[in-house]
Amino acid sequence: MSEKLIRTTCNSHCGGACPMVLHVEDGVITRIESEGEIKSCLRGRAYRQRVYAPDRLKHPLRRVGDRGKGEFERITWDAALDIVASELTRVRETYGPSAVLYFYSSGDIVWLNGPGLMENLLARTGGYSGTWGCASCEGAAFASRMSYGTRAGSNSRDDLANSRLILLWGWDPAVSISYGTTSLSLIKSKEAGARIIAIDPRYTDSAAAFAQQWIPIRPGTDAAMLVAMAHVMIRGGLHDQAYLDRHTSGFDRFRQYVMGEEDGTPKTPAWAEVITGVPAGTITSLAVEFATLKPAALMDGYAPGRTACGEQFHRAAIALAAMTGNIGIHGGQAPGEGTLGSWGAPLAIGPRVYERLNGGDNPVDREAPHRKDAFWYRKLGKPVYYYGGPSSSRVNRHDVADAISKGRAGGYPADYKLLYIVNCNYVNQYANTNKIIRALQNLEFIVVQEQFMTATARYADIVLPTNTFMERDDLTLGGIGMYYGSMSRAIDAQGEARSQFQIAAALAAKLGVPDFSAKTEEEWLKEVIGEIRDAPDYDEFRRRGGSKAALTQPFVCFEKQINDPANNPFPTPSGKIELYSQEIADLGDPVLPPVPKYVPAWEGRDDPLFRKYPLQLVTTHARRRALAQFDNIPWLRELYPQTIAISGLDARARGIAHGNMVRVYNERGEMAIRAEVTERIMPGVVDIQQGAWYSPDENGVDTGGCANVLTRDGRASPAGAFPSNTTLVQVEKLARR
Ligand SMILES: Nc1nc2c(c(=O)[nH]1)N[C@H]1C(S)=C(S)[C@@H](COP(=O)(O)OP(=O)(O)OC[C@H]3O[C@@H](n4cnc5c(=O)[nH]c(N)nc54)[C@H](O)[C@@H]3O)O[C@H]1N2
Ligand SMILES: Nc1nc2c(c(=O)[nH]1)N[C@H]1C(S)=C(S)[C@@H](COP(=O)(O)OP(=O)(O)OC[C@H]3O[C@@H](n4cnc5c(=O)[nH]c(N)nc54)[C@H](O)[C@@H]3O)O[C@H]1N2
Ligand SMILES: [Mo]
Repeated sequence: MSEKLIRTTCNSHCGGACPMVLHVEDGVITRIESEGEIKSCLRGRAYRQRVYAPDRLKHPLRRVGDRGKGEFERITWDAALDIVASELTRVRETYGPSAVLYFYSSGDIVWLNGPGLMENLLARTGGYSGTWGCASCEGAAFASRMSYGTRAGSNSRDDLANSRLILLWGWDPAVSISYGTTSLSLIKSKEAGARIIAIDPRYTDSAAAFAQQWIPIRPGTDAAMLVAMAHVMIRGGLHDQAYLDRHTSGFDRFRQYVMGEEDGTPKTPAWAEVITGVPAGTITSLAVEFATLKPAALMDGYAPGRTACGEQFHRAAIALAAMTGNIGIHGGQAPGEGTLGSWGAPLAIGPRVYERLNGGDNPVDREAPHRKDAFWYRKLGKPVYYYGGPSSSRVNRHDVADAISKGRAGGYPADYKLLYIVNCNYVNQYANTNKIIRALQNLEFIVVQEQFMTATARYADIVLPTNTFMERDDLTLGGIGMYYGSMSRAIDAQGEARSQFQIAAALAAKLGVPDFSAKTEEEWLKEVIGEIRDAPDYDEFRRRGGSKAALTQPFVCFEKQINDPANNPFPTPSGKIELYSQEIADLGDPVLPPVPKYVPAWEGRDDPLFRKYPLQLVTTHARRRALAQFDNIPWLRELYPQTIAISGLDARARGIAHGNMVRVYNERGEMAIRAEVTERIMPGVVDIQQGAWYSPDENGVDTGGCANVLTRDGRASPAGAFPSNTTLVQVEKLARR
């Protein structure tokens, strides 16, 4: 018996990029281990059950029963790709290329075998309608782009050791990982004496492990608390005026709003207490601490931005970090998209492989004007068609079901007939699952590339099986751009599963594109890995499982812009951090103000619906899943049951005891789920962790715990944010058990 050890990197959708060692005996993975300071989490350790899951899709499938019934027959790759190619051609010839809608998400975080390959192919074979709006962080992305002119933002996590104060604002990295070394860094900061405070409707595992104080706050009201903290600082003269003068523009306009000069309402802590539920005294003390304990890192999670008008949360966080002089320094942090992202990181390499392939210029994108709010892209000076570009031919991902149902008659850019889904569990993961299911029945053809028979794959006409990262080669970025992880093929693909690259190339041949790629998978990886700073040669990189940046001290984002602003302007119209944005003002949208403001929105406590549905639902990311992935893995299911977390106060008022089955509902859907009665969530708020697999009973009541049967679609936030944490529900005890 021969045992091989293969160093690889888990590159799952959590973004952890944790190194792992695979033990392979006679072509079978027998054990998964961790080595080094970043330890694999429970999902990584359970990946063996995922690769070898009995429900892995191993062969191409064709639907035989009614759409959505889940009845399929096995067919050959050749037959499946013939059908896909001929449907693409038929739909384009009959309705034009815009009738082909391409919808992808992430799945894994990779340089090669990602969904961009198929997007490139669709662009080269006549075009397609794309989507825009990142489900994770469009609010944060907007805030960063408009304030800094770039998506960059994060200091390296080890720099948290230099912080005296860390605010975990709607951020639970003990669960969400947020790049492998985050928890380790937070523990080190705590040991070094940092004060750590969690601002979150839930007493999270991160609050429990790292924080000295928990401040519960009502979902969707964070901007009100932040502007009230600005009020405390301005009134007390605690803000850093010299920093603001040197590095920001428009502070005075923000000050006018905060102090009430603009609208007659001073944004005092007492004003914010009514909105947020946070006592005025707590807001005042936090403001004083933030202004005086320097350096301080305001770590703004993406979740508070995934609310109606959530872009204001991130804009306000940026304003506060600037008022305290914490951007561009050791121990500080530039809030926004960068907090959880790796843009602008020291190790950043060139484009991913799909951007290196020939001709990804999509005619449907090119021929439509830019969306009027897509100003950021103009600065790039080149067309950006991948991953949610600026073309008005694109539909916001949040609105796709509505767009499929209504098409041009409903004001959408096209009438959609064919849906091509790659690395995305659309039915499960996007808002208003029941509406998505109805919308899918309007389509002529649906193709899904999947590893498992997800709720989405069930609606496909053709399912193409994809392999996992243990069955192919690739690379990923880790530690907010501090290292690269290598993925090496450890075993043969299960059944006939193929990599995204193999599928794209084979479909290309059917569509008359013989030269889909000038290089093989390995040649591409050699090219990309060859560009990584401080990396060893290709074979050594693979043998070691990746490479790290040889940095002598923690990385500080925007250090140059702050130390030498004259020579390093921010790429904004003013060259500074824009607290007031003329470009936003020019849009004239009252719910998208040019300075950060608290904008009360739909489905909050002021909405008349609140009387009927008096609980605010948050839908957090689960420890035992990455999005909806891993939900079917037995080891992980055993660890945590899917529940709704509800406070003792709200449970008692409804006669609900811990473990009871309850009914959760609103106008969009209904689910039966077990109650977890806990003091770790504030009264008035309930949590259903997103990602559980939708499984409706005969009455359409979900029994799987899929949060999106309750969330609202059809109205993205004004700058495109995905408001999945803005949902009102009612909960009642279910008679049956
Ligand atoms: N284990 C695991 N890790 C993951 C993922 C996963 O599914 N599982 N998903 C990955 C992905 S794709 C992403 S985008 C990131 C997401 O990472 P996040 O967006 O940070 O994750 P969430 O769990 O949604 O929310 C974090 C915290 O915000 C709180 N919260 C929700 N709404 C509000 C609000 O309005 N205000 C405040 N102050 N707090 C609020 C929640 O209670 C929760 O504790 O995580 C990544 N990591
Ligand atoms: N209510 C609510 N809904 C949410 C959120 C929320 O907070 N609340 N979060 C949103 C966020 S942040 C995100 S990012 C979206 C994500 O939504 P999705 O990206 O749609 O969720 P995943 O479960 O990651 O789906 C990826 C799918 O790709 C398949 N797949 C196919 N090929 C591959 C492959 O090569 N590798 C891998 N790993 N998978 C492959 C996987 O099996 C999986 O089913 O969900 C959003 N939905
Ligand atoms: Mo995400």
